[in-house]
Formats: sequence, C-alpha cells, structure tokens
Amino acid sequence: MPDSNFAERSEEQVSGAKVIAQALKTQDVEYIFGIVGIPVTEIAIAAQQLGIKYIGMRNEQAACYAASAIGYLTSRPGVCLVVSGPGLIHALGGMANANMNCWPLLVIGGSSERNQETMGAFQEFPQVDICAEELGNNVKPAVTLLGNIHAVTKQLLEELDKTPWQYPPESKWWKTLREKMKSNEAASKELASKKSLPMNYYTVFYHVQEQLPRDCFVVSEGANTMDIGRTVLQNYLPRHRLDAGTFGTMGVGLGFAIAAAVVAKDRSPGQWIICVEGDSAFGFSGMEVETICRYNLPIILLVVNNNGIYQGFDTDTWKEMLKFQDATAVVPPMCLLPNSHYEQVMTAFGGKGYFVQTPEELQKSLRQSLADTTKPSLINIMIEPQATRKAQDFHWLTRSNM
Ligand SMILES: Cc1ncc(C[n+]2csc(CCOP(=O)(O)OP(=O)(O)O)c2C)c(N)n1
Ligand SMILES: [Mg+2]
Repeated sequence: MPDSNFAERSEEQVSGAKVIAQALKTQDVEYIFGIVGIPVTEIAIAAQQLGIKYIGMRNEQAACYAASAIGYLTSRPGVCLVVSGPGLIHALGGMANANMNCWPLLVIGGSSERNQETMGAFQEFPQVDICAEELGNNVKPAVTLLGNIHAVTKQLLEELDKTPWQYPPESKWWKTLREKMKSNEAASKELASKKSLPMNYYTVFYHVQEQLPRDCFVVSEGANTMDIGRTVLQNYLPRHRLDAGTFGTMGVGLGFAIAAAVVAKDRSPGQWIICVEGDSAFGFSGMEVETICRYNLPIILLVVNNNGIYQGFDTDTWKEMLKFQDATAVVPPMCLLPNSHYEQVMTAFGGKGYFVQTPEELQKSLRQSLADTTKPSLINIMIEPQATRKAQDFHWLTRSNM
C-alpha cells in the first residue's frame, strides 16, 4: 500500500478510546479520576484532548471515592477509569459506597484482549477451580495430567528417581536457551556499567544485587521495576520471593513485606525483607510504612523513582509543561510529581530515610541500612525518568497500545 494511501486511511480510523472519550464529552462529563495502565491509558489521553480533566490518583479506592463525590457535587456522573482485574477490584469500595449513597458514578475498566478470553489472559479474572476442561485451553500440551498437584508431583519424582532422565543438553532448545541467556546477561551488564546520571534500572539493580543478603526475602512490585528486578535480583531460598504475580496487582508489596517480616521474626530472626517498589506501586499502600515502623519490622524499602508509571518527566520538562494550562489538562496520565521525597514518609514515623542519586550514594545507604538492625529504612532511588528496559524479542513482554 502506498504511504499516502495508508496515511489517509489511518486518519479515518477512530480508536475505541476516542469513541469512549467522545461519548463522555457528549454526556457533559468534566472529570475523570483514575490510574492508568494497559489498556486504558489511551482513554485518559483522548479525554484530555477533548477538554475533560484527568486526575491521576495513587490507589483506585481513593480514585473511585473521588469520582463518586463528583456525582454528588455536580449532578453529573463522575468517572473512574481503571485497568482490568486488580484495578477494578480496588474500585469496588467506591462503587459500593456510591451505591449506598445513591450517587451517580461511572466506572470504566479495561479488558483483556478478546481473542485471549477464557485463556488466562493478562489480568483476566482467574478461574479458581481447575477442571478437566481447562486443560490445554491456552497452549496445546503434549501430555495433560489431572490430579492433586502434591500427589502427582510425588509420583513424577519417584518415577524420575527410578529412571533418571535429563533433557538432552545438546538439543536445539537447550542451545538456543543458553545462547539467549548469555546475550541477555551481556546486554544487562553493559547497561549496568553505564556511568551516566541519572542512573538506569540495570545500574540500580546491579548495586542492590551486590549487597543483597543471601537469605533475605525479596518482595517487589511495579512495571519496569518489577520486570527488570525479576531478571537481576536473585533469591536463593524457597518461598523467599513475593511479587505482584500473574494478576499484576499494584498495592500488594508492603502487605507482602509486612507478612514476610512477621514470619521471619518468628521463624528465622535476623533475616531482612528487601522490598523493591516502583514509585507508583509504592503509592498504592504507602501509609503501611507507619505499620512497619509501629512494629519495628526488619524491612528495607527501595523505591525506584522515575517520576511515573512506566516513565515520567524530569523537573524542567514538568515546569515547562505547567506553564501552558491547568495540570489536569496537560499532565500525561502516567506522570507523577517529579523528585518526590518518598523517604520522608519513613522518617515521619521514626525510620531511616535516604534520597540517593548516584551509585556511590546507593551503595552507602544500602550498607548503612543493612548494618542498622534497630530500624526499618526507605531508600528513594532517583533514576532517569525516561529509562526503559532493554529491547525485548517477545512483543507481549512490553505490549502497550500507546
Ligand atoms: C491495582 C492496579 N492498578 C493499576 C495497575 C496498572 N499498572 C501496572 S504497573 C503500574 C505501575 C508502574 O509504575 P511503577 O510502579 O512506578 O513502576 P515503573 O514501571 O515506573 O518502574 C500500574 C499503575 C495495576 N497493575 N494494578
Ligand atoms: Mg515508576
């Protein structure tokens, strides 16, 4: 297809996001509260382009309470925009409250891709019971086993003991895997060795990994923060790693860290919980820092701060942008306030807070935090707001409709 022709056609195409935004505008909706992510970011952007104000919040519960109060205050429904699955679940509190108050409220939740429905798509509601019909609903298996997982695994292990078998090390699959691991490692190493400031994710994780105690619990949530952290930060003991998991729920991290800390205190005193949070992820349950301080739990919180959800702006760009219009009209929905001093949430309750911008500051603050067993700490690590992960071969790892 010639280029000009293509351009004409794509101009004619109207995205679903624009249709939704236009429908809201037609209904005189003035305000949207929410938290963006795949696949609803485009709706917030399209709404802003039509003059609807978008207010990005830190937890869907608060976003939904805010949206419901708009309905009461203005007599036009407020809108709450959330991602599918965990975002919608967090909004339930606001929906129930609005319902009881008889306040008008419109909650728009994302959806997983239609062609992956019932196949365990990203953030699709999980099916709890595993029944025979579920087997092979996503990938066609060579063999299916239906049974109690403990019993079946035991039988498999017994059989393997009797006739030991290994996947042939010279097979094509193993070879490809080994080559890929090598090239991934090399690419990560190169990024980690970059000396430029602000730091990137790989430099941060390289220095964290260097000091990570072998027996610590690693807890993590975020998008880039968690995904890159998963590839670099090692844990050695079983059941010592907790993260946002398959549902990708933001807001679980501090709760998981607190649970790990109380278990560790009872069963294996002396173990640290290292909780690695994206700056957006931290905001979902940030006030639990008070709980951490109240019980004086052995937790070190690392907030990997890029001023946003996936990406953000630096302070200069932020200031420039605000010269033009009301922030609710111009601030991209994924941006958070630049240079936020999240470490002060920790110092507010008596823990230790560090604001770090260089590898040396990061190394030093980590050393001090690990040495001080009398207090929890929070290290707020500033990174390049536009830093990304290294290029991925599989598009579904970084899929976004933006
Ligand atoms: C409850 C919930 N709401 C919204 C989302 C959408 N979402 C996915 S990752 C993310 C935050 C990513 O930002 P951050 O934690 O700062 O990590 P970064 O990618 O910037 O390192 C959000 C809001 C989600 N997964 N769960
Ligand atoms: Mg972030």
